[in-house]
Amino acid sequence: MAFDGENTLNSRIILHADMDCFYAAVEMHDYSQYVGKPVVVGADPQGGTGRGVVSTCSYEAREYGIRSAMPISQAYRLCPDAVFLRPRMDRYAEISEEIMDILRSPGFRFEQVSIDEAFLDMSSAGSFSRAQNVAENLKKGINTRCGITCSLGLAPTKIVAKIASDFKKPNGFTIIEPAGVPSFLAPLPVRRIPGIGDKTEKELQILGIHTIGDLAAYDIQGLLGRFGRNAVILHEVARGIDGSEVVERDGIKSLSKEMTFDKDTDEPGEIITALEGMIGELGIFLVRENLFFKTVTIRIRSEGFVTKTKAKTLIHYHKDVETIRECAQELLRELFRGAKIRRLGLRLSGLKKQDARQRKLFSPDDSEPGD
Ligand code: TTP
Ligand code: MG
Repeated sequence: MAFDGENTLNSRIILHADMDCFYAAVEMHDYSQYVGKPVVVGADPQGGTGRGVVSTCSYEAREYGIRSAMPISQAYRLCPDAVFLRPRMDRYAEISEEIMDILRSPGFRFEQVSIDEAFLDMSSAGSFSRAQNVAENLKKGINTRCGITCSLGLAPTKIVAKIASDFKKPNGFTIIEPAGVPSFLAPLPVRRIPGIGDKTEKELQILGIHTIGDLAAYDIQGLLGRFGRNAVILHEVARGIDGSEVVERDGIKSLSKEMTFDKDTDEPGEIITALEGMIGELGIFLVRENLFFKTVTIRIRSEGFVTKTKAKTLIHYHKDVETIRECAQELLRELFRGAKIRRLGLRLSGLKKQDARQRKLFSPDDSEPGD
């Protein structure tokens, strides 16, 4: 007998979070004059003759039919009065890092999938209702701290969670408990299954399969001839079966922080203070994630948007802030030629994770896990 929302079926509880119109949302956060307008982030439309594509656009721009990956010239024809912006990848990466930190904060197993989406395995919350409470707080936290909205899906599998987060966008939260999975999936077009593109959709349509329910009910033998081994996966996904785990990736390649000065500056005190702030933040992150670094990079953008980068790679791995500071200050001295600085960046790369066994053997602050 089930108690009070307890997760007695022992099913997993997976959260998928995906930011709404991510690049455009960051632009609207940084430049409030764009809020409520059709905003298109992508290549330069050059009055309709530009080449390249749309990266993303605000929901207002979507009302004109503009979509990601559409030629920018077509987007321009659909809405010439839209605000057209070039992507600022550094800024999106910075906000993404903040968002991922918020999502990691409750301590559930965490997997970042792209710049704006992640899974959490919240099974240890014990019930969907408790997981829902935590997820709602994460959603609020992202909105308050980063000024953007996201859509969430909570479900017993990764794929259903991902379909659920996409179900009500923007700013939605769709919760599908185990018993509700079949009725949630059945009416959706097969296209909603991640990975099904034009080609597979057309092939399924030839077989008379339009919805996920059609796919679930279709005889697997009939699918095998057409889709080979993928048939089994497709058929299982359509029936809500998906054993794939939320996998903590050991793949953080680099950590970086960048900041723009309120006013361009050549004041050493101000520059060192800014650098010190970044060193501290990255240092904390290293300790928390048990990471060691080998390379330190400093990037400065001066007046006139000239960007200079210099890196130093050490012989051994380190994780202490003193080493970051020494390298960063040395690199800064070499790069700084008196021109006023507009933007300053610090990056740690060549990262390596210290495993649990090594953590016991070495002291946490200055040891290295081997080269
Ligand atoms: P998505 O999450 O697919 O899209 P989105 O966040 O812009 O919009 P939605 O509300 O539908 O989730 O992608 C995240 C970011 O990745 C997006 O803001 C821009 C970038 N991107 C591209 O550069 N090209 C593309 O074709 C797509 C789909 C995304
Ligand atoms: Mg998104």
